[in-house]
Amino acid sequence: MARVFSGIQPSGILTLGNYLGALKHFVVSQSEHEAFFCIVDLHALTLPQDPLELKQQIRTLAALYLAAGIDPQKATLFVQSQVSAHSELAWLLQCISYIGELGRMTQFKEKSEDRETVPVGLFTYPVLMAADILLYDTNIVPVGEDQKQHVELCRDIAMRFNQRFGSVFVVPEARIPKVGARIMSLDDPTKKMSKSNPSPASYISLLDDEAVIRKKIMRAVTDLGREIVYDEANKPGVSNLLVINSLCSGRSIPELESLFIGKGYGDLKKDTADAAVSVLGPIKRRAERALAGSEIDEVLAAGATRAREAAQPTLLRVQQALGVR
Ligand code: ATP
Ligand code: LTN
Repeated sequence: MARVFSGIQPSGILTLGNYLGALKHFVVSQSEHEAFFCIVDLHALTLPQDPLELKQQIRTLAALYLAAGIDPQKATLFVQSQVSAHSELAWLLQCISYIGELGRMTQFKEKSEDRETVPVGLFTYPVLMAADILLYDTNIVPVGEDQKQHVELCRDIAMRFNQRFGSVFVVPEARIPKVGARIMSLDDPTKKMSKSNPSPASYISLLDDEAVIRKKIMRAVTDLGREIVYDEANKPGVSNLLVINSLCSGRSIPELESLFIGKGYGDLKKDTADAAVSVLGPIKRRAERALAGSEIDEVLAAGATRAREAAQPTLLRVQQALGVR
């Protein structure tokens, strides 16, 4: 059976973009493959985090994984920092990674751009991600479009290692959804919707109230003209709403285009808000129930045990191949 691995950072509350581009697909994959899903808290530390808030966000992320449909009987859900093999393998892989290839990562360029000081961890972030993936002999990595370059780097590192030290790693592949791999910001549809954006108007959080979801969608930036057609280059705002609507309502984009012939942006927004509310309402309710109970701690403890068992033999194989153990 193929192995699936993916991770999400507890760097804020999950957005509709994280759900449509990643989490929703994790849920489907757990029934088809052996799946590992990780709360990558060490990755979140690459930018400043308040310790108490981070702790809370880890729990909230676990609740949202469960609320979206991750089933701990089928998939292993765990916190990265509880499995020390991730940090250990990351160091070993850093020693065969190059400054040049890490410097080409667009996420690094974007996140380091306006900072006075740039943490080294932000630069080596993709190597830790490669360690996450390679530890589990992963075949498939479901991610949104923005992570494609990181998975490519992981493949390069794995192939380089195998070439030098023998066949140690499984070389993974990214799996990126055809629609919804890059949900855009509501207040600037030329930028990716992101949970760490300081402006809450830019994203829909999976824990937003119904009224807030409606308000944010009604205020979403749209484009010149009045026609409701999918055209990413000339109508990024309308195209983003059509994608969100389509994925939340199950209707295709051409179907929506014909439905809105002769109608206005306000109609599209109202219908999109209805569709989003119908998907997010139940997720929010389930997450709140999970946060109030003790299930999360049990699931994460069992997940960490299973993850350690799966990761340890790979780490040992790598150490032996390198001559350090
Ligand atoms: P941050 O703002 O802290 O960088 P993020 O919102 O970009 O966070 P991540 O934790 O980096 O979220 O990503 C979790 C998963 O969600 C990844 O697979 C990523 O590709 C996917 N993802 C993130 N943003 C979007 C988006 N706007 N549309 C589709 N998928 C997305
Ligand atoms: N870098 C990813 C999160 C992440 C991840 C991973 C995704 C960390 N490790 C392993 C897939 C596989 C992000 O920012 N979305």
